[in-house]
Amino acid sequence: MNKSRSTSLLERARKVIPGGVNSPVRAFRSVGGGPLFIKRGDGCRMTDEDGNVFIDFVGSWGPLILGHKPKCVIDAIEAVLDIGTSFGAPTEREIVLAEAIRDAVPSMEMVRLVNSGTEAAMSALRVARGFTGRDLCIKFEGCYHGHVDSLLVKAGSGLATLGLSDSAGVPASFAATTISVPFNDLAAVEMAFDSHDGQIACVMVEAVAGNMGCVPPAPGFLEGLRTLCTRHGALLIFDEVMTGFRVAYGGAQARFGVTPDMTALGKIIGGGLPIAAYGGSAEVMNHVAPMGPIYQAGTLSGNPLAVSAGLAMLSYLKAHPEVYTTIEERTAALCSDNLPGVTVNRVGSMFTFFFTDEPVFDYASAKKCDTAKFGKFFHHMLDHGVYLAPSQFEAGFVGYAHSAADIDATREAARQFFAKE
Ligand code: KE4
Repeated sequence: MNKSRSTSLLERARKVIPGGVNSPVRAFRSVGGGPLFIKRGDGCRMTDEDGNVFIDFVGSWGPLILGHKPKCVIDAIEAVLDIGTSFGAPTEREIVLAEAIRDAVPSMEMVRLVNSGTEAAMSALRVARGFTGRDLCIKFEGCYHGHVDSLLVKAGSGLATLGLSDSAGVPASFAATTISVPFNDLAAVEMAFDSHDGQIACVMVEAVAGNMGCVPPAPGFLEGLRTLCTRHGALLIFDEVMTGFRVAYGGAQARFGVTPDMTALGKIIGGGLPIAAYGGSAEVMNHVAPMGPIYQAGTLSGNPLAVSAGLAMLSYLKAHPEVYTTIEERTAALCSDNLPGVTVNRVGSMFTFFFTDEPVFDYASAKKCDTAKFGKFFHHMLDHGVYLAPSQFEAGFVGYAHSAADIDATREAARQFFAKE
């Protein structure tokens, strides 16, 4: 595969951008080789600067549930350009989007729009602390909630990809406010509550983990978190930045029937533009400025350009429930082959091929994977026109633009890898 233009662009990019990328996981560090510089996306495909075309299973890390450039989103963006891109003042569209989110996720009685999943998770954490008057947060090893200082503790995604357990630059005093326990381990959560009784503001969880690879909640895990948070007066926060409108229109809380006190959203609600949100009951959210003492702000929060894209995306998903049945069927087909030495986890249209024979149910079991073999698989698939997440510790996504033929071609490419093993 000709990568000459990507190679020269990387050399130029590295002179002005750390690692040549604006987000570490894009750097292909754990799979080897240099990242491909992308020229355009169309439907389920991306074309790189050397003209190579790939079936894309990253989908911008989740937002593109309808594929690249869905007509509904492009039309909405074009239409709003006529009135402007940002005012720094309230607009009717923001109310419509907040109402759409509330109607889809009833536990979000009130919503604040922000610009990234990191902002959403960080703000939800601050609200939990301000509302409860407590400082500590329980999170789960391998879960990632954006680059929030105190949550970069045993986090997943890019940290796991780069083999970093924590980030430099986070004061020990910040990290000390976070108690990190194994995902799916209710006993560990109960112990944390018992040893810090009255001090824990919240439990922050990816209801379906996607940042150690895709790891479903064990039966009873989410229900157990709900019970423990209620018992100890802590807020249960579902970080649904990835799962929101992905695993169901109402997110993981709808799919699993467990209601958190607060939710963070992102990715899909922006339709591919920078939008995220956090929310919860009116009782909790009315503690947020200007109504209450908990401060959070943002220059471009709720800007009409991004809000219009997000509204178009959510409106389409609400009007076309067949999107979810289709992408679920397509993902089930993609994950249906018994590949030697591979454990496949899937929830809805999120999936990960873990290179291990053993079940993957938490970060410790995920880390047993043969990441070198995953790297070889990744590049084999790239050579066969399939663009997977460049890390064993990430989820892949099937979108509505992936056809049955695209899935079949991807399965055949995977079978060829194992045939030559
Ligand atoms: P952003 O700040 O990147 O918009 O969202 C942070 C975030 C928060 N919560 C969850 C559950 C997330 O998955 C994310 C971001 N996901 C990663 C991919 N695993 C984004 C990709 C990247 O970091 O480049």
